[in-house]
Amino acid sequence: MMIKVIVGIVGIIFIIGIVWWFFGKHQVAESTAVIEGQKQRIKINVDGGYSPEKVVLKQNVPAELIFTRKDASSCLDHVVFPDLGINQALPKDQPVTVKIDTKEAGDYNWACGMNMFHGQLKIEPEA
Ligand SMILES: [Cu+2]
Repeated sequence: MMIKVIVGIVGIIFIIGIVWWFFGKHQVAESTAVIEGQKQRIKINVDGGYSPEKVVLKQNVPAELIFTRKDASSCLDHVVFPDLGINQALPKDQPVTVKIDTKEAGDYNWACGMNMFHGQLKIEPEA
């Protein structure tokens, strides 16, 4: 009898956990590029997705996103910024610099070549 109650409670907790996982708001790893001299730069790790997944840039400062693919799967071997006309190959374990035109503030997306993994780019307007 006691065991049934415990199993029932564990089951309910488990279901709540699954529901939370699917429908809860997940924190997205967000990073702001570091400004060095006249440029802003940020490194993005490509391994089962993008880390950070969301990058914040400043408007009108030349930006470089440095992607390094650690993931062996061919899924992630291209990074595509559809709105910016960028489709860049990412050889494994080789840092690849993607230059971003920051003249226009706004939100942009990037994705793998098959549009399965996604990242977000936010260009913040000048104050
Ligand atoms: Cu893919």
